Amino acid sequence: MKSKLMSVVVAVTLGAIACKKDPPAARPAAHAAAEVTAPPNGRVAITVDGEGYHPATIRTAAGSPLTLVFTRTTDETCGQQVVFPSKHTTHDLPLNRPVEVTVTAPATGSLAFTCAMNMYQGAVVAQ
Ligand SMILES: [Cu+2]
Repeated sequence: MKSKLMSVVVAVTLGAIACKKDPPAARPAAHAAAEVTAPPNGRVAITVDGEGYHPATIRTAAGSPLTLVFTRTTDETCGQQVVFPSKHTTHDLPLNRPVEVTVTAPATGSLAFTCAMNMYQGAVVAQ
């Protein structure tokens, strides 16, 4: 009983640390565009830092393949993994090492990706 309670406390504490997010006011002005448009079969570099994904929105032609290249640039983030909920896939993102994820843009709507705790959110949006 006691040890179960302890593990819950530890998990919650770890979660709070892992998901630490800077307030919007701290956002540097020099960040990459929040949104980009990629050609079919394009490659899009996405930086994962303490604020989330940059860019977070990638527009591309409906149904076209796209390679997302995630690079996590800080340990001050809960972005150690990127999850594609609708694909049921999770990719580890080692610090400063680009990780390629090939996706297919949906016919309509968007393909979401998130951190493991669903705090950071991005999407490939069909257009
Ligand atoms: Cu998170």
